[in-house]
Amino acid sequence: MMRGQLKRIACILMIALLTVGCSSRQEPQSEPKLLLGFSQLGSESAWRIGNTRDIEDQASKFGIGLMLENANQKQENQIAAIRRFIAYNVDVIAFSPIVEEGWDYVLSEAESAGIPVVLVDRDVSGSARKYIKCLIGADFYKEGVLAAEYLIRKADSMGLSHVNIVEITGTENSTPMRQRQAGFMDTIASDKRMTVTESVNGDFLKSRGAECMRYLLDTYGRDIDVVFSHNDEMTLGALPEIENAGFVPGKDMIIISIDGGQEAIDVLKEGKINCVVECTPKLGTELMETAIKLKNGETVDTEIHPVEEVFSDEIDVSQIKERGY
Ligand code: GYE
Repeated sequence: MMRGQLKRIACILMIALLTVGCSSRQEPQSEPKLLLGFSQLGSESAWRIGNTRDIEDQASKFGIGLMLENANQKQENQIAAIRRFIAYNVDVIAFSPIVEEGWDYVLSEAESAGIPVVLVDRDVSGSARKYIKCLIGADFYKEGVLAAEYLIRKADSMGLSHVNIVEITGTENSTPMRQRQAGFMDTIASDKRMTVTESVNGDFLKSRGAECMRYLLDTYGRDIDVVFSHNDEMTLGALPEIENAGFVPGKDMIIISIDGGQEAIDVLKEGKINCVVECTPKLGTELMETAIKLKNGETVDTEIHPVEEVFSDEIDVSQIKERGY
């Protein structure tokens, strides 16, 4: 059977499966423009769920057939999904790599099959990078810088002479964990007031954020001046622990978070979080536009970074619009 015929059958099968699985969704009426395989890394946060929803919505808006697989936080599931996309002979593969290392083999297989690969949200490291056509995601280093710059301004305004920081980091060896940490550390390095007492790994999960915070409070108690948390989910897990230990978050401790999901913004408005650096999950439009260009053999930008802002107690928080995730 010809390659084109195989793809037609794969498209029809996939749409039939999607229609059975999600009867309430609006499916494209005609044959899709192209078939996109997307491996999402999991559902660990409001950010991630918003990102998945946006990609589904934009695929249906652009008339693109989407084969979506959720890896439930396991790299081996992502590798298996990418191999299935290759076997289906999709037009374009996209994925959000849970960690940076370990992609060389499967990406070389995609290249041998002639299928272009796009990264969404996170990066891969080293030699695997040569297989990637485009990375669509936030500038995580800048997010770390913005978090630290806020802290420096806050310390100035409060007249603090010494600042003890605890850091709750995201998934080890993931791009946002590495770069948010690097941007933050590089920016506070020259400020003699700042000390990072300890960094603990919260894996971007609410439950782990709570666990990490309990440990940090048991160990350092009232010596903690600042909690820098790599995502909203972990922050939302940490806050009740701080309150249970008898401290007022946002007053006794400066709380800095990243993402900007609705729940965290509501808590910022209550004054229990001081600063949230935005990281938008809405990457679907850029992904669909890039996939169409790749299918048509056009050149694409090698990196696309969305514009992001900072929400904090320095602005009129009542003006922050609905976040949509
Ligand atoms: O900050 C976090 C999610 O990779 C940018 O992953 C993403 C991060 C996001 O679980 O909430």
